[in-house]
Amino acid sequence: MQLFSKPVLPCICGRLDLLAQSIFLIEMHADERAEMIEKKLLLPVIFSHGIFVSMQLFDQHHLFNTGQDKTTVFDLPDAVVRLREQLFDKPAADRLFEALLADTPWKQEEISVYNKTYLTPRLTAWFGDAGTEYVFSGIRHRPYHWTPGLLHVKEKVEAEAGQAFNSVLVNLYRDGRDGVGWHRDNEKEFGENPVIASVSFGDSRMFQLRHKFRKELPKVNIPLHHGSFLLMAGATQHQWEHQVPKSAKPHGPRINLTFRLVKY
Ligand SMILES: O=C(O)CCC(=O)C(=O)O
Ligand SMILES: [Mn+2]
Repeated sequence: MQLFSKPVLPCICGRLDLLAQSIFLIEMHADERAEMIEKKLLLPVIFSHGIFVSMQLFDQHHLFNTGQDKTTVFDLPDAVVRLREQLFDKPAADRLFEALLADTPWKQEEISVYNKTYLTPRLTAWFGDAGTEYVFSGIRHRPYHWTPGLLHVKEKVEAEAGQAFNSVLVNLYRDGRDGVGWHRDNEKEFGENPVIASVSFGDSRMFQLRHKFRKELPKVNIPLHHGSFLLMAGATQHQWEHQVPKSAKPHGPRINLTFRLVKY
């Protein structure tokens, strides 16, 4: 699909930063947008666009690695996805990474596929309020009690997401050989249109989304950096799958927390 004629393209590329920001400014309330523009967290540009343009720009990874606390609202059909690049600044993120690494009872779960047993390529732990059981890797997990580090993150995440959570799945990707394959977090214990708030600490890894049913839509790549926050809401867990692919490039450890609300 050709959206711009050739003479127009160089002008657009020259202002790719503005163009990209305008494309991501989607369903934000006008007051919220004005406030963010005033705080210089967003640039005041409006641009009418098509989904194919925005998806191409999702591959401009440097746009999500500005080192600033910027918010991006992704314009995706059947999904609500919002990225805040630096919910935690570097000193806070460094401290939380160390605390979570030390205080989490990490376990490498086994998973059975067609009568064969494999170790999941990451370490995990499930925390939450009493009664928030969750089946993952084919096993029903009772939650560990919240640690002080997790409670601190939960408070900030709830304020950012505008809703409460009662549980969190904690993942440790030890290096580039660890990852999580395509899946949806649409288990019945999360109810209809679950809101999932994801926080990342440690090395940056690529987070990918693909539409489950509209195969013509391109994959969306969102690099998740140290201290970042990603919200998935609306129909995202029903209509889209996500993954963190294994990487052939060398990677340091990364901890990811996905806060969830288990409905009893
Ligand atoms: O590590 C991530 O960014 C995603 C983790 C995830 O999708 C999950 O734990 O369900
Ligand atoms: Mn997931």
